[in-house]
Amino acid sequence: MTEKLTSKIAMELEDKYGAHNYHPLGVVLTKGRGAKVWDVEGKEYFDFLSAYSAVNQGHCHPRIVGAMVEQAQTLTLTSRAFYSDVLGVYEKYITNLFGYDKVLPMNTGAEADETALKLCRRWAYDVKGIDTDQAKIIVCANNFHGRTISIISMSTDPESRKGFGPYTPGFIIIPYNNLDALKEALEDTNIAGFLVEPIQGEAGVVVPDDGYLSKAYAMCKEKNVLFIADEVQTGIARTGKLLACYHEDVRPDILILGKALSGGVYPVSAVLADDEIMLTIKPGQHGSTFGGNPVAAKIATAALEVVIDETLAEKAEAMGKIFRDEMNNIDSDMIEIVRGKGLLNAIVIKPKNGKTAMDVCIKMAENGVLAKPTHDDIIRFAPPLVISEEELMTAISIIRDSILSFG
Ligand code: IF1
Repeated sequence: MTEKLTSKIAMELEDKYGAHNYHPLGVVLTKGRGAKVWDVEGKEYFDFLSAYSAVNQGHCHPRIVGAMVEQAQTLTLTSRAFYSDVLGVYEKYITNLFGYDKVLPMNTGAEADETALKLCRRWAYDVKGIDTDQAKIIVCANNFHGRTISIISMSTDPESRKGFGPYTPGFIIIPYNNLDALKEALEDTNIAGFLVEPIQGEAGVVVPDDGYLSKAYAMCKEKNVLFIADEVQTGIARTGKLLACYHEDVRPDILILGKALSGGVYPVSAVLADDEIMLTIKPGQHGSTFGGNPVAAKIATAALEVVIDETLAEKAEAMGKIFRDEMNNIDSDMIEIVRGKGLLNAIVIKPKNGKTAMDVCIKMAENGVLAKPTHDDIIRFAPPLVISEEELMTAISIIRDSILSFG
């Protein structure tokens, strides 16, 4: 009889046989449904990380899982050497939903960001007319776009980039939320694109000033530079609109989606653009074995339909307001700042008696809310958008009691 898998055994197995590229909180999850997850000892938690905004539709959403199971029992993978009866239908759906001529389907967010970088460079050479190998792309300090060599080449986080050189050239780094810096960088005639997160997630849910995105977009258009929005974390209703760019009526030239595009059920990402950009990549110049596979296509269709049919953007907007108001009413000098949009929020924690953001997260986990600090002093709070108001209020009281337990 195999030994019952306790949390202790599960953690030991990962430690012994798994790469040490993570340092997880000491919680071993075995089940998820809606806004809740359960550990192997049966303890229930509200999930306030949502797999970094991949589970916006709630854990194991029946409609999305159902779509996966049905397709998985029919045809899982054809490769793109052949057509399938599913991909074109999905491509029509997602391009109509977001208003673009075409979509390039990939799997992970990083792959989608890499795809966007390649599209931007090809457009620079074939359409804008920048000299070969001279194209530059502006990015922001404290960005997070994934973990590949080219993506960490544009990172300013030493942990992400140190020890992985030599780095891919062609990136200009400017401060986030700084239009003067963007204006100056755009004077370079070899600039092809500006890649930006509408809200910087990993940096600690850094929300730019109102107008930043729309003014940045206008400045890019003036210089015939592509505005590329990485909505992998902020997209799919997370910030209270279907896309975070919609808060400022910005339509990115290249839109990058991932994470909740599949409801956390399967790796699905996508890059959307109009023909002038998308058709610069010709057959055989880009792709991926699983990109656009029938299962991914059915899952993404169901995941997007759930967002629309369950009005998750409106729900995120309403629940987010309640969350920030309640957090701002907690009488604790540990809470420095509360910030965010929709249900992508963060609290900056001021250490107290040696207790830090991580201690708060450990206390919250004991009390039934799962969250994790990003950097030392910031706790990100991002529950599934399907969380009910009653569940939210219960979780808020757990968060409040946990913070106040430090005096
Ligand atoms: C991990 C961070 C968040 C992203 C944006 C692209 C990607 C991500 C804006 C790449 C991925 C994930 C990666 C994940 C943890 C999480 C994360 F802490 F790493 F930085 F969310 F903030 N653009 N973010 O946020 O997408 O290739 O991962 O599918 O553990 O590395 P991916």
